[in-house]
Amino acid sequence: MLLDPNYLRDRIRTVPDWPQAGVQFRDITPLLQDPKTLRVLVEQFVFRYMDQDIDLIAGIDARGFIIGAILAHELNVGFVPIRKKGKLPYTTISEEYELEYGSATVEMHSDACKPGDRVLLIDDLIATGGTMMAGKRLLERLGAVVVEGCAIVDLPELGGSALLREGGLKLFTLVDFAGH
Ligand code: HSX
Repeated sequence: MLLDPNYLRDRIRTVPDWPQAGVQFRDITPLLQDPKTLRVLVEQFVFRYMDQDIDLIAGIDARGFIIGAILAHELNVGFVPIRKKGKLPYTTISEEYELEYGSATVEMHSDACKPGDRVLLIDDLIATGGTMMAGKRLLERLGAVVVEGCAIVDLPELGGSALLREGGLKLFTLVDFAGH
């Protein structure tokens, strides 16, 4: 049976005015909480990537860790974390990127991947695209081939997915929400 296109979208919770007034937060935790929904979610990514010769999955702090680690297990590949600044214990490389106000930094262990590794980048959501673009830059600095960036949710009106595609990153997302 084909999946109803709204199956996942209908199970994402929208929390108004969180973490600040005017923001509609798209909460993916209900997708993880229900066993059937979690299986459906993971299988969307498994079917997409099972024949793409992925060597490694890089998940972005923090919700990208959850789905990324499950997917890595399913594809029988390794998982590496891309973390917010100051969380990783070993030698790191870092990339700073702009937020609406100020900046943020993400880091990766300097031995997280090898030149030529085909890496899939994963997060829960793409908004401005800054976080995923910084992740792509980290991986490419280590010589990885970033096969694709993927996420559960895209907020296309914030322009991130368009920007990432213009920057040369192929993208795969499961649910689009217009508006923020
Ligand atoms: C949120 O911000 C999500 O979990 C992502 O990690 C990130 C997406 O924002 P953006 O960098 O695309 O604007 O915490």
